[in-house]
Amino acid sequence: MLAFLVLHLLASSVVLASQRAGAEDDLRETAQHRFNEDLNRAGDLDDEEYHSRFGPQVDLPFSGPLSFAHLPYSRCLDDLHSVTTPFDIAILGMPFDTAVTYRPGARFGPYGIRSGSRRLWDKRAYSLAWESTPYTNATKVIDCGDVPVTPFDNKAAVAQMEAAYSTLLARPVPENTCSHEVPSMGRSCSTRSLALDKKPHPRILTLGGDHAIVLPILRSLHKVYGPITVIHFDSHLDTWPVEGYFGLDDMSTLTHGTFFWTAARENLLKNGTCVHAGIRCKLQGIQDISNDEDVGFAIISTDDIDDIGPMGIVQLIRDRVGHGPIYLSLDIDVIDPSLAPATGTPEPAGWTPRELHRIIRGLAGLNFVGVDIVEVAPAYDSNAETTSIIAAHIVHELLSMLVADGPPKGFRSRLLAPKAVLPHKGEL
Ligand SMILES: [Mn+2]
Repeated sequence: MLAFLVLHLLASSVVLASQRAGAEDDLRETAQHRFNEDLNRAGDLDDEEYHSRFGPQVDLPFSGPLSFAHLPYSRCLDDLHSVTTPFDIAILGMPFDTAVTYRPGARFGPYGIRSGSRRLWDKRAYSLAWESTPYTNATKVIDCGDVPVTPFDNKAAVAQMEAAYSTLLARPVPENTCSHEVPSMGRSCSTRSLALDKKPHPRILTLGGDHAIVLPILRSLHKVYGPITVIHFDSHLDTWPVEGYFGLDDMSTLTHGTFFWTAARENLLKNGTCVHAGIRCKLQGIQDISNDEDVGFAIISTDDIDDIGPMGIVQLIRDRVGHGPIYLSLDIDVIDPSLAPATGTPEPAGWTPRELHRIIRGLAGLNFVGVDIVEVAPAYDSNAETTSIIAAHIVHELLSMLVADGPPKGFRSRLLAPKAVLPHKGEL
């Protein structure tokens, strides 16, 4: 009986392997078939009334299927080895919100951020501040859709998110990405020098989801890069110990306020290099600060910006993080809730989007291996979708930051005298 089972398992694995190879061939054939079909169809289109009179069927800002900034959309987890759509940067939704302590709803975050991005598109993405666009031929950015996270079992959900992230991290970058002679921080090729296997890995911009999604992400990144330095924009610390939370099994300790503590316990963080920026939440007491330092973080408070300005914040962060692999995690509640109300645990007296944009620009050129934006819960948004729109434009800044070699000089009005001394001179 045992021998039969072994034989059966062996036979099954051979069948599975051949099915995988077959699926890969099918994908290649499908892509080629679609390409040929498009070529054949091109000749006929001019004969058709609509095309001959009005041209191609383009998606307008308010029309078409929903992807971030109308980027190419692919269910990347089904695209074996990225055969049809290789990428440098993947936008990946993690619609998970079953680890929150107050308002649920961040499972709609990926939808909300994509919806807020409808006026962004590659043909109109050049910004004055960057004097460039993140959607260039040098970097392939695609929307990889969402991980189909279960809302009923956090253990399974965490396993899904880690598996999905690891799967995409293991994908090859496009062939031309590492063919340029001059190494560039802006290209995913730069991850080669940081990875333990010395291979280039794509970078993932994750749309949360509540903040607990960062635990499976850090587990994935740790496998590829070793201990990770975290730059954490948030009004909350999220380093609280899991003691005191009640539940029947270990997964009850996964909350959106404790995941960094757990990550530190698992040695995923590079202690002494991580930094929070924008902190202003109420604490249990001074013991929260010493616990936070034990976890590996230093705090930059929301109010610090009044004393040292956005560029002072940038300098504190750059001086702290060092040269190892860096993960940037951004909770939308770092923005003031009068501007971005749609979030799970709002804290008044926060930063403006303009201040945050300038700080993000100042971080370009650091060794980023991944970024996220989390805690967007569109059900609490204004009728004007302010949070979703602010979040989408933060994503645009994050993409621009990932593909830039360093901070931009920034556009200055020609009406300003070249030698004018202004209060913000030197700021980005
Ligand atoms: Mn927060």
